[in-house]
Amino acid sequence: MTDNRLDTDAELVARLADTLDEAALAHRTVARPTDSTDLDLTTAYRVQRAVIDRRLARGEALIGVKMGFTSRAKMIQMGVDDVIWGLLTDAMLVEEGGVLDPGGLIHPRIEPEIAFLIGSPLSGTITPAEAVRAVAGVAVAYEVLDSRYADFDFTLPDVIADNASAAGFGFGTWHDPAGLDLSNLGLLVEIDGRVVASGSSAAILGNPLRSLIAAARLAAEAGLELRPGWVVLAGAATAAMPLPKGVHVRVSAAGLGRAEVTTR
Ligand code: OOG
Ligand code: MG
Repeated sequence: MTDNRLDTDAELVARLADTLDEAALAHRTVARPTDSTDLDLTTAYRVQRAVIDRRLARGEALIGVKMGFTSRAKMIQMGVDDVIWGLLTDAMLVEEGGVLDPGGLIHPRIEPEIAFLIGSPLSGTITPAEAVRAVAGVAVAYEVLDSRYADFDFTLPDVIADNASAAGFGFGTWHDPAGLDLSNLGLLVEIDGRVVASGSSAAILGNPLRSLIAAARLAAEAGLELRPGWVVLAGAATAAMPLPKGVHVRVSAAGLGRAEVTTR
């Protein structure tokens, strides 16, 4: 019985991972897993990991994690109410000032983030002081989202399985976190010079450092550690904006400068 059950679970995880991976490669939406299965959060994270394993098998490397729904603005926009995470690979990284081709995406959105550069390994329950000590740099960043579900319409297990809608990200210059108060930095998103979203880093769990602490906890639960050189995206401070073709996007944060990307 138990063995059969494990086999069935493993098959389900592999099948869902294949479907989501192929959808991302083909820039096509797929049905939500919860429309046809009782996907619990643990199994959803196993699907996420299996999706990433398929990318790693194609030569991509794990370079960090992204936190999701760490702000009320995002929870309300997406209709969910729990903090989640996704995994970032080097293929998702857009070089600073670089060009992104949205043609490879289904319905991209962009959102402002605070990024941490990990300086020493982090995993498990940590204090704010330990979190600060482990950070080698902090930067303003943006995340490009692309749900593999129509209209970004999903439940929590669906979006976890879909690697938290991760598609791309970029960041500006790293700053020394020592002496920087991250608790209330103004954040702006401009598209072709027009402000399309504004917010504060306070929206991210009151202080983005709390998101890093949550990332360390989730890492331990996943049997991972946040490694030196990894990037942690703390989560968007505002709702995400549609990302059109042929525009210039600038995300800026008081004291952290800016991160910029142009779409083809
Ligand atoms: C899920 C990803 C959420 C954030 O910063 O809150 C996220 C989505 O909105 O599709 O990345
Ligand atoms: Mg995000």
